[in-house]
Amino acid sequence: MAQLKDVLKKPSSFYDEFLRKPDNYQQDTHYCPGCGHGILHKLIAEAIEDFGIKDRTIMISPVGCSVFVYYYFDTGNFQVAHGRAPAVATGIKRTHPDAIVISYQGDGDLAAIGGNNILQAANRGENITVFFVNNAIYGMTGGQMAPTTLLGQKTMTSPYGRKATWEGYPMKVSELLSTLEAPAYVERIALTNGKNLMKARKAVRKAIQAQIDGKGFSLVETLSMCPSAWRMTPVDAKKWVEEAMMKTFPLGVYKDVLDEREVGSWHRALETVPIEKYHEILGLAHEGMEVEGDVESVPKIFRNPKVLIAGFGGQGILLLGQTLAETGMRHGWNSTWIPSYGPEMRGGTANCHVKISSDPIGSPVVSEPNILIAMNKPSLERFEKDLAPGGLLIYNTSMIDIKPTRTDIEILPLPATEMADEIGSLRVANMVIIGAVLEKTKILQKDVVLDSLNAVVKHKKFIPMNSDAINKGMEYARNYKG
Ligand SMILES: Cc1ncc(C[n+]2csc(CCOP(=O)(O)OP(=O)(O)O)c2C)c(N)n1
Ligand code: SF4
Repeated sequence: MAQLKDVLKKPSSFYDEFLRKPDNYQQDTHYCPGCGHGILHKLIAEAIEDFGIKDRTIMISPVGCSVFVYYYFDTGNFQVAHGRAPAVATGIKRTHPDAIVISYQGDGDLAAIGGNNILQAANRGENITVFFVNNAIYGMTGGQMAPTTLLGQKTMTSPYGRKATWEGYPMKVSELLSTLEAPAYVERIALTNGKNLMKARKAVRKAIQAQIDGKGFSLVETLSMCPSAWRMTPVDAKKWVEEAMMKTFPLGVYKDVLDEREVGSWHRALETVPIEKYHEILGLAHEGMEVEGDVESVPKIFRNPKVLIAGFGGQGILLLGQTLAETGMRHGWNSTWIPSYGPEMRGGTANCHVKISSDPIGSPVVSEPNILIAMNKPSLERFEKDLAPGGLLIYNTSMIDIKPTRTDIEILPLPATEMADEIGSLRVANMVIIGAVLEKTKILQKDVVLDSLNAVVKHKKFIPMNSDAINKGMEYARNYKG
């Protein structure tokens, strides 16, 4: 017969000790007595243990009282910005399709600031599991009104009770999401008594199993007690869930199409599309291109270029980045480009991030570039420190009268604007820079750059001048003796 101590043991998907504060009693969570979060944690932890998925589970914790999920679950953990858990979960799941990704969110997090995030993730049918804790209030910040606050409920920000004509109606997330076609399973549960807990346990398992089976998006909404912000005893809080919350938020299954879905039908991965496919999709005529390129001739640091290009609006910064990204793609690599610019079309600040990689790219943001192109003085001052050691700095000496200070990087001072003027137009300064990048990094080929330009430049008559500028940039970089 099983010993009592075995039956009551902590699931192995919890840490043995919770080390949030070394001086705390290390078996305790930080939750208030009677809080629903701890109960739901336990149900999830037991399911993770029983399914044997601890080593491939990634918990995403929100901003809210459950921010410290990562101190409790001995799984992979991410703590993310308020409301953004479904977006982060999407990125992780798509790049690691075999991970079990669990988004854990409160009602302020999921239904207020993150309302659109959850809607879009559900509508895309991401193969993730969402545990949504509805306690009708913002717990962590001391009890403000949430989208789920009941009519008549007094909170710090609805001191006279929520009124439909003033603050709107309580948002019924399960009902709302179940009108979408993509979600596979949506159920609302409560943590109040033995019967409800058994149903909750079943729902938690079903939602995780749905993901394991690759059947798509599932969400379990949990009516949860918040005795502290409700100013109630734990016993009264349970009663209030049953007597008040359940009237507005009836328990039950709102959507369940799991049996209609094939195992693996929503198990989606980022696929590397073969170059021929790109050509087909984009209607490109560049046939017989070297897909892999001569990787060995490319200096190691530039094999996965992370480029930051910065200057002011009107310097062709964005076109420069677009051309590099398009060229990378035409070489058969993955590539991303994101612009960032001020509100002014001309004269404001502008920068863009380009990544080119043989691997799928998780985030398009370049926080530590290995190639920095600074077209004006503020850009050099702002971004020089971010360049990776050993990286390449190309700066436009025509517009920058200071010298870089780093000694652990390769530096190419280039009078791009003056050279462009000599070629015939200040606007081709960006092409001079591209030439220098090609020469220094060896990762991209000039004929492919010209093909890309054809695709991204509107006025084709400038292509010969651009080509000339690229040649001049290459020549300058080849002959430069630093
Ligand atoms: C961007 C941003 N806005 C606002 C806050 C303040 N804030 C912290 S937690 C929270 C709401 C938490 O409520 P909920 O998601 O319902 O979780 P609970 O604490 O009740 O579990 C808010 C508004 C923040 N941290 N970040
Ligand atoms: S404030 Fe509410 S939600 Fe937060 S830990 Fe306390 S009882 Fe739980």
